[in-house]
Amino acid sequence: MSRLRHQLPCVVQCATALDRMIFMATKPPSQPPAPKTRPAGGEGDGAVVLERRTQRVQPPKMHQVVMLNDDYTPMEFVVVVIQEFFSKDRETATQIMLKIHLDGKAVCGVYSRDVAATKVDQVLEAAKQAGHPLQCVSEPLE
Ligand code: TYC
Repeated sequence: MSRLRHQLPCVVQCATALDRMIFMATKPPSQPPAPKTRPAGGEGDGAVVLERRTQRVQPPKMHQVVMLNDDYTPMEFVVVVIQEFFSKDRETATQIMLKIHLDGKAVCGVYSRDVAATKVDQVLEAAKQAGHPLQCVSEPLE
């Protein structure tokens, strides 16, 4: 057969379907790249473990809830709101309220973004229900 092929025209010598099938059946499939490995424990048992890739998860960005001063909201209302929604004792809540009153604003607490947003909603809703213009905002920290 192979000696006969030397005498055949080029078109006939081109790979036949059978040639291609034989080629495909005998060529080993290409292998995917091997994962990096290292010896397990050095006990010489030939076992290997996949190399550990350390993935660091970033801690959530924190947000501070800042309460703002105004001329109309009663001090007592602000103290109660800070006690209620920011879990402060009366003494601490009074100090925070006075800081807002004197400085124009103060941080009432620091939380994850969603919790901070909920605190803001709670304060604004309570102020609205009571008819006070009390304002507070959430600010992302570095
Ligand atoms: N300035 C208000 C007053 O004199 C009291 C107040 C304190 C209002 C804190 C808002 O966030 C506030 N009645």
